[in-house]
Amino acid sequence: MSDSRRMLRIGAAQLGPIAKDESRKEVVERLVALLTDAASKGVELVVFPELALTTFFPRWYTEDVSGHDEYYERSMPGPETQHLFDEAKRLGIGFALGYAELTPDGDRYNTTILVERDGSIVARYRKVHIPGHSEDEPWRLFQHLERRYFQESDEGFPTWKAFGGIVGMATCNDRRWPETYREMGLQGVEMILIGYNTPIHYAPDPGQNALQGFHNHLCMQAGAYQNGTWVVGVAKGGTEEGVESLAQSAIIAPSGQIVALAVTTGDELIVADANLDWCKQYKDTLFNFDTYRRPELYQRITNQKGVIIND
Ligand code: CDT
Repeated sequence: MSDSRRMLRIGAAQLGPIAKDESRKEVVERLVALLTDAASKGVELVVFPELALTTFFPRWYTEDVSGHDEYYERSMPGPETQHLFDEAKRLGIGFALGYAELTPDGDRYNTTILVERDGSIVARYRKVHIPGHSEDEPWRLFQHLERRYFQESDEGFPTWKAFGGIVGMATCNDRRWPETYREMGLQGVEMILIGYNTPIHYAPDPGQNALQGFHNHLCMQAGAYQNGTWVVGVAKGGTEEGVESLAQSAIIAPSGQIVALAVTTGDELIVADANLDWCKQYKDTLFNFDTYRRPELYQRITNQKGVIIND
């Protein structure tokens, strides 16, 4: 009997820490090693984390961000990343890669690209929800200056037909917002690729530190289930420049169940065979949007930003 299911073998390539003085060349070699391992296991799409080419530099305050262009990529592929593209094409494997983007106009985005198995860039996503702060806050153990180093994207959450399905992307803090998933759910998304760098210590409310792992899986599992989609969550984990970050990369099925989970805090590949047709079991039943949603009653979602308490 032939198997007519749409199957995709996905790899989540978790990274351990990247030191501040680690060269791009060294990092790319680590990515290529994971890619090579993935190819040997028959993986078709490998997902790398957010800002996978550098240390998480927004933890350091700088007066003038433009003095730190070394953290950003001006082109993709660029001189140092060409090797990654070449190897991926040679191995016939696709990948998603998070990096800091500096555009010709001088705009700075926290970006992820999706590269097909022939080496072509088929999608680009720029982070929408930029967390943290923009000014130096010395009371913190370390800074989270994403709002100084990056602009908010106005491009929203597109989806693309690629890898035999409908693909969307999100980046780190985006995964905590239900709107992220629903925007893509309404486009029929079947796999959402998410890279993250999540420090365990949350300065505004350290009471949340012990819950980082729980919250990470909670939001991605809910997003998967409520939209009938695969979610691939990939960390840069471990202790990087003195800051401990969450690992626990996971591949999550449309049922909301975790089907593959990283067990280390370092470079580690986890793999799952994703049946994209599984999405229909949720999209056509309990979460049949066409039948059950009541958008006329959801006006506040797009008309209002903050909370307004009624008298
Ligand atoms: N990279 C990123 O978005 N990290 C945030 C940290 C919390 S806000 C300081 C996250 O949501 O995981």
